[in-house]
Amino acid sequence: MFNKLRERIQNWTKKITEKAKEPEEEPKKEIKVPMKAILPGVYEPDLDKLKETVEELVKQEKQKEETPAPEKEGFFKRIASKVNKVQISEQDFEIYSEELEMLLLENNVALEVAEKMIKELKERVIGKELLKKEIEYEIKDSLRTIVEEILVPPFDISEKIREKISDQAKEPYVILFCGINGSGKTTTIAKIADSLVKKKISCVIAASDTFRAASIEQIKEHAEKIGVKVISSDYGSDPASVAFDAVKYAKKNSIDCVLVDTAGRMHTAKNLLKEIEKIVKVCKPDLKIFVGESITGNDAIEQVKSFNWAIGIDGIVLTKADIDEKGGTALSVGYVTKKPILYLGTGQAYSSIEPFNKQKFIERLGL
Ligand SMILES: Nc1nc2c(ncn2[C@@H]2O[C@H](COP(=O)(O)OP(=O)(O)OP(=O)(O)O)[C@@H](O)[C@H]2O)c(=O)[nH]1
Ligand SMILES: [Mg+2]
Repeated sequence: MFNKLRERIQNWTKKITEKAKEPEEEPKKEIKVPMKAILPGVYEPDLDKLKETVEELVKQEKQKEETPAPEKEGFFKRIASKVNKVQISEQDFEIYSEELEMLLLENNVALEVAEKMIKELKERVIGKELLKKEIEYEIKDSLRTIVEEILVPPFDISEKIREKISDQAKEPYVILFCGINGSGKTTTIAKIADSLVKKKISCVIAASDTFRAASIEQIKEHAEKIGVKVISSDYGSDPASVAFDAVKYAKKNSIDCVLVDTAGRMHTAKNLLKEIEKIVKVCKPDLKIFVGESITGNDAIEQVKSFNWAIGIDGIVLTKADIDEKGGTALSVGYVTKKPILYLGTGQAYSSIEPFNKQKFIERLGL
């Protein structure tokens, strides 16, 4: 993940500190006494004049040494060379920020988010007086803080479910999953159902994808392996009423959690976003999860924005993190939604799902 970030920061630090090297000591200037002082006449040196001239020259040299050298512009300004302090200048930050921007883009961070990160980094480091040995730490620390602020801490779904079902109302906890086609919604539902069942939380699945061929069979196959019930209807039937029936079933049978599978839909398809709005209205989910692929990069933020705008999502699952080692999509979708990444899907097995760990993620970025 971002495996070049650490390397690049070290590289920039090296460049900055190299530029900040003390200038080589200038050779001591010899004080040249003009010939006219030695030879006022052709034969006899005027000793008084000679003494006076030498004293004047020594005075001038001393004054020069005491006057501070003009500040040099560069990636840094030398501000107190004796204590090796540097100040990163705006002009040269631009050069290095281009490199950082490229690195973020290469690692799937969306352009909009990469630009915001660079702007924040700039505000944090420019003009700060730093010891040379502090530069690397300062850049890393600033980036780490920026990433920490972007990522909202995740919560534990099973705790949320337990909180709700411990209530007198005995209402089931309803989770709706949405996202574009093939992002991994159904597989994620199976993984989450499996982990909830193992934690003794009972589940029922609503097969509300009544659109894609074989979707109902697909979810039924998973449910059978996990040992949970599926509420389904015919292909082409109203997905909202399937979700409604599943909630009704859960209430009647004291099931703790309803997991609603929905058909994949493009974030640009307004009529399909309207349809998911209807499902939400009918089954009133406690949690709306956007399921996106880690590998999507720039496009993920357009997707998540559309779903968030249509139904207001509460959390995110990023699948296929086993294929993508970069990590930038998490930053992008986290940034634009200000919602937590709850899980990373890391493979096809039911156990291939990891609660998102913010600190681990930051460490893996090399910060
Ligand atoms: N490697 C890997 N593959 C995954 C992961 N999650 C899902 N998949 C695979 O991605 C493909 C699509 O997964 P589905 O769960 O059917 O996706 P979906 O969003 O329900 O798809 P639609 O219902 O058609 O919109 C399947 O082949 C899954 O096995 C993951 O975390 N890692
Ligand atoms: Mg599906």
